[in-house]
Amino acid sequence: MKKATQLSSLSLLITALFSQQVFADVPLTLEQYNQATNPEFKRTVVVQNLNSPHNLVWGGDNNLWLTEQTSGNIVRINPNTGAKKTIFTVPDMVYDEGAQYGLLGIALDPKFNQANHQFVYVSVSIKNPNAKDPAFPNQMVIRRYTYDAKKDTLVNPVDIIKGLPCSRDHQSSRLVIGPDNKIYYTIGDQGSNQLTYLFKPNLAQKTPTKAEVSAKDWHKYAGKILRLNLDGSIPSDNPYFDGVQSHIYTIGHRNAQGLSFAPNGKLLQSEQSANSDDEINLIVKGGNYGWPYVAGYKDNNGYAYANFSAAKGDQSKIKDPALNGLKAPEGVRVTKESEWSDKNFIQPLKTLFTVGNDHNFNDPTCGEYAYVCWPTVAASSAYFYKGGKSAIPGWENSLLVTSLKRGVIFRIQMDDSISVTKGDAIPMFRSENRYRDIVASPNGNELFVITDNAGSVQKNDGTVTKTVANPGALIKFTYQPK
Ligand SMILES: [Ca+2]
Ligand SMILES: [Ca+2]
Repeated sequence: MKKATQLSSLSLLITALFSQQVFADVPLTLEQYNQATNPEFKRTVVVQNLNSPHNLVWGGDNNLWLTEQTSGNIVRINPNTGAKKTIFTVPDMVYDEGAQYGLLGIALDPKFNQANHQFVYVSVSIKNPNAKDPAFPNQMVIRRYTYDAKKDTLVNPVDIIKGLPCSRDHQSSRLVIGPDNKIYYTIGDQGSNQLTYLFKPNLAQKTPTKAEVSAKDWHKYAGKILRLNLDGSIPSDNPYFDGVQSHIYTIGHRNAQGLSFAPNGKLLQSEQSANSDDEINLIVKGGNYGWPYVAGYKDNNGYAYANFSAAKGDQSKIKDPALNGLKAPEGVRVTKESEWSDKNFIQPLKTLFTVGNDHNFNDPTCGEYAYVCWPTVAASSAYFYKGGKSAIPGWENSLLVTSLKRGVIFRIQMDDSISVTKGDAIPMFRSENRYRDIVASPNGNELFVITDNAGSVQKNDGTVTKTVANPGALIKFTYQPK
């Protein structure tokens, strides 16, 4: 009897310690954001009036390359002079006002400067002639172009994979090439089970059958991270889900816009969650990251899964009053996080941020833009800082995460093995901008950041502005302590 009591006190202690770690990620105060001024960095606006710059990479040619979401332009910028050239415009891209598709991801071949390696990979939305549902007339493709140095443009398009899900919401579409020379690609849950797509089933936990893989029916790739060979085929060492091998590497994602490899091969990711709990994840082959059953930690806090696609009754009369399952109308089944389990479930390393069920999601400070005040940051990218000859002191093993609505970039310190985060996320470079993506120079002392042209961002007094300070800009932060 005594032994049993000791055991249960031990398990209580472990639970308490674990909970302590879990609840360290409390929302930052406005004062903490406003203190993120960083005078040790010189700030330069390198380029202005880009057209919805979306993803930014440092090419093997020592130029910055970026995609413009709404114009379909692939733009190259000399980081020293700011000289800008539109290298190519994707001719068949489709974009519609307010949609999250367009020209999104970009990755250059890791050996871009060598012969026969001048490849540029992009993810882009185009029309889908085989569309079955008129509400979803487009498809995402991953396309490989070849850079023609003589003509200084891109030629020879090859769609290495076609027919990927494409919706107006939660597209994600981050594209990186790993140290194993495979493409890693994030696909959001397409905004299913919320807003416009409230009654569309969320597929983040569904994986294709063998017959669907044979038929190249990729509709269940929504809410996943894919891993592909450079020619678009399925790598022979990809994981199996329910006995079926496909391009799927991990499942259970909502809107993972950030994905970055650390030099030791660890893969880190940022993911936008619902009303709370944006996530920083360590991505592991075959992992299940929980969505839509779990947001952030499995703690029954601030979120439950209300499945509207299975709602009983007249759908036209059913409204979602909360967007986080904490309040659900009659006829809508709600599953608590603790009611769901999966042996491959992986909790986030960190959340931005976790709150209790009593949190006020209608903070009057943000007025009609209440969602800006929610305890999320709208994580738009994750970039592992690799240091360099002029590395910023103390920044080794840092993950940089841009925020669309807090006007900051978060620096998250990690341990040497890149498996654990250390301390709280540190907000930096406060401004009234929606930071979209970030990359460092190889020397390590310059950070290049792109910003949205428009949208809502929180001001220093906590209210919301629709006027951004530097629309469509490339901003350089140079480390130069006084
Ligand atoms: Ca998760
Ligand atoms: Ca949770």
